[in-house]
Formats: sequence, structure tokens, C-alpha cells
Amino acid sequence: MIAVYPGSFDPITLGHLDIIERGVTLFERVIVAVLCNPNKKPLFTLEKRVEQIRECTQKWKNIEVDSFTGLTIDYAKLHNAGVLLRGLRVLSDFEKELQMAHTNKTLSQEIETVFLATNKEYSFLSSSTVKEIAQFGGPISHLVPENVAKDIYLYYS
Ligand code: COD
Repeated sequence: MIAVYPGSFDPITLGHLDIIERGVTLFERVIVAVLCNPNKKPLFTLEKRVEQIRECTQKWKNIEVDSFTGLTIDYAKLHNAGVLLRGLRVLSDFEKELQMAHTNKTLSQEIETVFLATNKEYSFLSSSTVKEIAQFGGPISHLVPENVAKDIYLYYS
């Protein structure tokens, strides 16, 4: 079974990476799909985010990193995926994620959303937290992959 792990990944954190690491053991193939959202102003360009994720996931063989525009479900169908992989941290995630899963189910009956509970070490971790800490010069190397930490330090230097 192919799983698509869609997200903004601006930037990818150790929390995302943990979901990917567990996803590659559960599924035949995991496609990490970075959304190109023209309505948002990301810290890193789409190309940079794809490059960052490729770099920190290269040790896994059954993984692909790609970008997409439009509906996640259309992307998943195009790539013959049976699952949308998502991570759950706190109660507020659940509300948003459930709404998204139900919406996607109305768009395609065949594709299931599978949730993995966050590793408790990363339950507080989000891309926005990382950006906020970095913006004010705080340490982030324990929160993101090494290559991403370097890019963030460069960005704010
Ligand atoms: N631990 C575990 N999981 C985590 C952690 C952590 N520390 N941090 C984030 N995650 C999970 C998130 O809960 C999420 O499941 C996933 O990782 C990706 O997170 P983000 O924040 O990078 O990405 P999102 O949630 O902004 O992605 C939203 C989508 C791009 C998937 C969504 O907006 C979308 O599908 N857009 C396309 C339009 C569409 O299809 N709309 C209809 C469906 S609503």
C-alpha cells in the first residue's frame, strides 16, 4: 500500500520525521507531498523544502519527496495511494484533522486517512514554534534535522 504524507513542512521538524520513519515501516512506499499554497508566505520556498526533506530522508529507500498543487486527494489518486498519513499531537489537532479526514472521505471513498500519534517527545513541536524560537535567536538544533537547522541559522543570520 502506498501512503501519501501531505503537509506544508515549513520547515520539516523532528516530529514530522518521526511520523515518516514510522510510516516507512508500515507502508510499502511513502510519498511526502509538500503543498504549494499560493495563499501562504512560507519561510522556505517549495523547492527548498523538498530539498531539505530529501536530504534528511535519504537513508530510507521506500520514500519519495514531491510537491503538489490542488487537492491532496487528487494527488493521492494520481499516485495510486490508498492512505493519507497524518500525525496527531494534541486535542486541537484532532478537531482539525478529523474535519480534514471527513472532507477527504467525501471526495474519495477509497482513500483512508491513517493517524499516527506523535512520539511524546515531540508532542509540543510544530514548524511555527521552531520559526518563533529561531527568530529570537533561541536554540533549535534539538527540534529539526541538522540540515534544516543550518538553513534556519543562515536565514536569520
Ligand atoms: N508530531 C507528530 N505529527 C506532527 C508533528 C509532531 N510534532 N508536527 C506536525 N505533525 C503532523 C501534523 O499534524 C500533520 O498531520 C502533518 O504532520 C503535516 O503538518 P504540517 O503542519 O506541515 O502540514 P499541514 O497540516 O499544514 O498540511 C495541510 C494540508 C496541506 C495537508 C492541507 O491543507 C491540504 O490537504 N491542502 C490541500 C487542499 C485540499 O486538499 N483541501 C481539502 C482537504 S481539507
